[in-house]
Amino acid sequence: MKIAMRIQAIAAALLLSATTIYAEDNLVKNGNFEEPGAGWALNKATIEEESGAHFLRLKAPDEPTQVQAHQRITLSGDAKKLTLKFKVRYEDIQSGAEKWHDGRLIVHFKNAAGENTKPAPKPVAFRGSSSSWTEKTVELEVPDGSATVEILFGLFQAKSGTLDVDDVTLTP
Ligand SMILES: [Ca+2]
Repeated sequence: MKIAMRIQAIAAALLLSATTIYAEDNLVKNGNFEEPGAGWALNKATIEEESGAHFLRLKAPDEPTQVQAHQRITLSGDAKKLTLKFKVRYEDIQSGAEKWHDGRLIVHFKNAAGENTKPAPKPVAFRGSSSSWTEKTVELEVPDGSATVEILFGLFQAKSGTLDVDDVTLTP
């Protein structure tokens, strides 16, 4: 009995420290979309709720246009690599007039003057359907001289489709 209680206490302590590390290390503000209005600039994008949990939704309107959500993060420290993780699901994304008119994740690193630093990370495209939540990991090399990083999820004049995103983390 005593041992069982002790194991429980250790498990609880481990869980607590894991949660703390997660919150401190994640450079993305409101990456889980649970704080209304925090962190993200939305352009025609919405925050939706499902079973009490919130996520980002980008939905192509009838007239092709840009639907996006982005967040600019100030880099502190001198990490040369960052790991971006997020959960994604999407439905019927059909590209528009240009082949880059689809759903995509774009990451911009910029210097203190706001100019893009190079090499720029490759965009990650989403087309077609992937109806269950899947975790994606993108390893990012931080270009020399970068002061900020901008994370942008967008549907760029796609003909149709819905792109849902949740649990975005960026860690050194
Ligand atoms: Ca969430």
